[in-house]
Amino acid sequence: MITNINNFKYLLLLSFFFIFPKNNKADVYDGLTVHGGYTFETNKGQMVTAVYLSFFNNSEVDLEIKSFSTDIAERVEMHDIKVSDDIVKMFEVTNVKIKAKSELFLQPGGKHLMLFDLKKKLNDKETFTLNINLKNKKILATKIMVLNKKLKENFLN
Ligand SMILES: [Cu+2]
Repeated sequence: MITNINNFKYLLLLSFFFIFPKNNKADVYDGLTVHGGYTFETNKGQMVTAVYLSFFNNSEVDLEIKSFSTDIAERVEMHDIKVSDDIVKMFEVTNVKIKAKSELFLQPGGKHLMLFDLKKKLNDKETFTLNINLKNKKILATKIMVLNKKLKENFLN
């Protein structure tokens, strides 16, 4: 009887980890791998910044991202750019789909995430957590690295 109770407790503990993937820092979920997330350190008073990362959907199904969130900013949007009449314009991309067996790269000069209303200054070598909220209600958490802003020039030229 005591053994059964212990088993039950163990099962409860296990189910806790499965039900709350947010507490699990692994950045793989249901065949979706997210990695290489980075941003640059911000200047004092800077309220907006861009984040870049890569998605690999190794599963057999298309996955859809509903939204992104992080503790360090009020709002996160995915943007893409369009050049018209030599002017680069950004626009929001919603319901981001990553097809089965395909990748999505967010990089300077293309798709990116924008963090609005930053709650703190981002410093070199820090990390923060970005949550990727999938349409199937699952949440994938990934670490974003803050890089020295001197590196930025290399990326943007
Ligand atoms: Cu943007």
